Amino acid sequence: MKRRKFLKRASLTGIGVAVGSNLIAKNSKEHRQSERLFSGVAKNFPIVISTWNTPNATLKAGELLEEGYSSLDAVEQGCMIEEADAKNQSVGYGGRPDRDGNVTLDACIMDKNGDYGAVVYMQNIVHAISVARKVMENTPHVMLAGKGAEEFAVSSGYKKTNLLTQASKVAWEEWKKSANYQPVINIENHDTIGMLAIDKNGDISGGCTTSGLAYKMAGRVGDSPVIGSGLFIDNEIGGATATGMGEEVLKTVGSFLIVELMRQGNSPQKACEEAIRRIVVKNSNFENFQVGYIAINKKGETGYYSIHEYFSVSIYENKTCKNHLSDFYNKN
Ligand code: SD4
Repeated sequence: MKRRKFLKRASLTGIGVAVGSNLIAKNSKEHRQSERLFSGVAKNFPIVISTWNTPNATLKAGELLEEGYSSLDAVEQGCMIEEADAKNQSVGYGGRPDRDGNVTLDACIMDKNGDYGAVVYMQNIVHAISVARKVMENTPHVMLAGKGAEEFAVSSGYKKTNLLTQASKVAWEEWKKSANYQPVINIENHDTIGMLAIDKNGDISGGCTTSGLAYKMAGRVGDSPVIGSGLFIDNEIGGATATGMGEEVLKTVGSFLIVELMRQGNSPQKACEEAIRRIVVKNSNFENFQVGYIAINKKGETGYYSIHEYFSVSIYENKTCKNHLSDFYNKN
């Protein structure tokens, strides 16, 4: 049975897998193995790590860094590639709508100074990540929502665009036939882009941009634009960002947790694994949703981990960009 079908069936029949101490003990051995794999030597900068198979965005960021652009410019412009790509139905233009058919965007950006800007529940503007940067740089605030965010974007020179493409509309109409108004979490592939970059100066920035959970309730905001949950950067330590079921990331303040775990001496890999563990131990329901984390530390070491298989990351280093499948918690 295909995994997605199984998961769907499991959720429909209410089957949950309890997280017993045996499972945790079994996985902690694997955790130690992957810990050894990932604790490495300091890397050459620049370096970029992004969620999912996002070669165009990651390469764009890497190339800008090679040219001497800041990590802030690189993550903004890298994320913009996904926002403009109608084929990516989890981000920006062509994103899947909420259950009423409205595409609403969440995004944030954070820089080496610990400055942060975000937009939440913004409609009709493609480049939410850039608007988030403008919030950070041109307003006394850190987060703008809904109509206010949209009006700020328009007054900053962004043009209004209908974000609902024909493909996303057709998929939404299909979903409505049997949806029962439940949001859909796609375990295998999300494509929300979270990106972390270190520039030639060794400075770290991050960005995260999404259209959120497909067919969510109107007004729903996920983790992606929320500082400490969907993204956190501390230029002395490193950065982390998330993809997947935002509610679970929000409840555990995942990205901040990862950065703090790195501050305590854990590798990015170990920190991502612990943040995932914090989610699954509280959720016997974890079979039914996916969360993936990526992290980078000041030395350029990277880590990534997810609850289920099929999570992957794109890494740009040494002038090449590669996609890597992530290790994951649920081996059953
Ligand atoms: C959210 N974390 O809105 C986002 C969804 C996501 O790929 O990552 N999708 O909950």
